Amino acid sequence: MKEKTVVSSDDIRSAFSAAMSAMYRSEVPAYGTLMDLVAEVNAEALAKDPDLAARLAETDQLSRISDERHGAIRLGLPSELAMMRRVFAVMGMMPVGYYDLSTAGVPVHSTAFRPVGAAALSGNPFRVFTSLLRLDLIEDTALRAEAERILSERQIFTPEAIALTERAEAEGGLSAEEATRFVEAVLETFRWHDKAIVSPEMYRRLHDTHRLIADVVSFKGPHINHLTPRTLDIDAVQARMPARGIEPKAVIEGPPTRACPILLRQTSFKALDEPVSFQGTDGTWQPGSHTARFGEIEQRGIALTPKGRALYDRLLEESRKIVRPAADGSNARAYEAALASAFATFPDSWEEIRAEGLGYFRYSPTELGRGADLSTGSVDALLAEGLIQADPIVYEDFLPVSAAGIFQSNLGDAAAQDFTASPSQKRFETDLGQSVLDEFDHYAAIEAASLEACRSGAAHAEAAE
Ligand code: OOG
Ligand code: NI
Repeated sequence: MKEKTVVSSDDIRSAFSAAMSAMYRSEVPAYGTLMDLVAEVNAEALAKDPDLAARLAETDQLSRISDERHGAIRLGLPSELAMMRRVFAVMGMMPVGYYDLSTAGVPVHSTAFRPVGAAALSGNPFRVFTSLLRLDLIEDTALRAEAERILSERQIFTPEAIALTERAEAEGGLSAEEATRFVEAVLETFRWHDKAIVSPEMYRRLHDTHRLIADVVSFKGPHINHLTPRTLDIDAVQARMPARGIEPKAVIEGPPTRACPILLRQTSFKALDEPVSFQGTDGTWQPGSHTARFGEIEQRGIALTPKGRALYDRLLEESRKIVRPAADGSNARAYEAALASAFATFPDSWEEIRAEGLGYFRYSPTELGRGADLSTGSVDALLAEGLIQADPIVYEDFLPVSAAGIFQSNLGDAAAQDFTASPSQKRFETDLGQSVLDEFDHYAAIEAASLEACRSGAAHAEAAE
């Protein structure tokens, strides 16, 4: 048998994220406006800071700086999640992390499908935050059964998408021609459908229970609900949104503005009210509307160690005890002030963050270190002697409190409901068909490998290439 020439999963993921971007821009014009604003702000940030431009040119493709970094979908059934895992695997996207949103009043639990490993991430970092509806949290048992029945009658994947996923699994990948067809077929799953699969009455019942349940159950597929480009200055984009006619959410989620960015900051424009129609029992289509889709931006900083993350979580909680951000933005300034003052105790220089073991770093030999023996001596000593350097490793995951804030600002205030906190990672993993990867292990491994390469001299050879 002739060996098959396969396309790399990184290339399939790149093609997929480009196709999603084009589709979403054409479906949601406000998203195109946001993309234009992001490109403008990023260009200004680069013009103002030639050092930043030079650094980015070295480590990232500068031309792709404003590209999408993530999107999000919400699934209804375990079987959908299991198949989605197989589809994402073809694109080199693995489930990393478990996020329980029930504590924040959103009846879902989630993971992020994303590339793993330095090479895949720099090839294309596109991720999909993927949530599974917690039908078990719907108290009305009759409605729960109805929702389950409706979901079990839909098929969110096309036959072509399923066949090509199976082929990729059996043959170790896809040819260029198959990859093109795969991306096209998979795109169908993420498409918007303006004709609901439920009656107006059923939509109302689902919606009254929780807006998110209506969003998941009422449609033919799990429409992509937002895409998120990277910005170099999130504060500037947030401030300029209104002038472009798009309404930002009240506050930026995550840590405050800092000299040394940590973890992830994100904000969005509020979900749009869009026309959809519902088929009544007499067969006629009736006009209505549904609010689900928005646009988001993100700015990433260093990945924190468990110690750094614990400090982050504690400071965030402290600031939220003083001011909890209101959805209408009325206390946004007070919240920002409380956040900034709480985080004043989080070290804000790379050296302190490293020395205190709060963040993960990638080590590499300096010019001077390339000719030297780095196999002995402590990391601190090698750094002090200028033989190696430490660069922050970028955080590639999500934050549950932030994700809850993003969900809520797009569901309306009334949607926040009390559910009993019930993290259920085991159940999620059973539904998924594998365990999720641990984000901390992953960063620790990248850091350890970089140090090992310095020690063994492998990094010298790499740097000399
Ligand atoms: C997902 C919200 C979470 C993020 O960036 O934290 C998210 C959703 O609304 O489905 O995307
Ligand atoms: Ni998001």
